[in-house]
Amino acid sequence: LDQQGKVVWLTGLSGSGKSTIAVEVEKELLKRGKAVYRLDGDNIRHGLNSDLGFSAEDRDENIRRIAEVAALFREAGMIVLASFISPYQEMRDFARERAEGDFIEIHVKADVETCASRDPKGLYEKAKKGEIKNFTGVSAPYEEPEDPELVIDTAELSVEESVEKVLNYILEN
Ligand code: GGZ
Repeated sequence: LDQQGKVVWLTGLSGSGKSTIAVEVEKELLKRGKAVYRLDGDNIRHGLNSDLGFSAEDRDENIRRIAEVAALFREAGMIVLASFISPYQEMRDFARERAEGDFIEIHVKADVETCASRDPKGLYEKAKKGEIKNFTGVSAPYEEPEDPELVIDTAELSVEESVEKVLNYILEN
């Protein structure tokens, strides 16, 4: 491939906009002839990681396996867009290490009230009633990135503006 592989890691709360941004960034990269692959809950938690739930241990194992898969795609020269809550800094750092520096950590940032007001799947409502346990931002922790390459404030920016920022960063770095 005529490109350098890299891992673009989007971290943030459920409903922060990670997947929406990743889908649009993928389209823009494909338009520009880039080899890109998107990893998210839909293709990972239903398959490779279908044995894992949402305890702290299972989330760590979820992210560990994803970090390894992302590292393999990167090695093959692809741009990997990984969007997972990935609530623990230690595991995001692990993903960075496995990518040997070709890693862009993006904090898709929106406060929990904003995310809960979006609540496209009604998960926050269930979490607040206790029908879902260990829900990130409600009853499980989210460690904000300590030193991300990029912060995208989706409470302030439109989807288009967010996509443009991410795309520019990827193409310029
Ligand atoms: C957080 C949960 C939970 C709990 C189910 N906590 O908004 P969604 O629905 O589509 O995306 C969320 C997804 C989070 O999976 P990740 O693999 O990204 O999580 S982690 O990185 O922490 O391992 C949400 C849904 O799964 N979901 N239960 N308890 N999100």
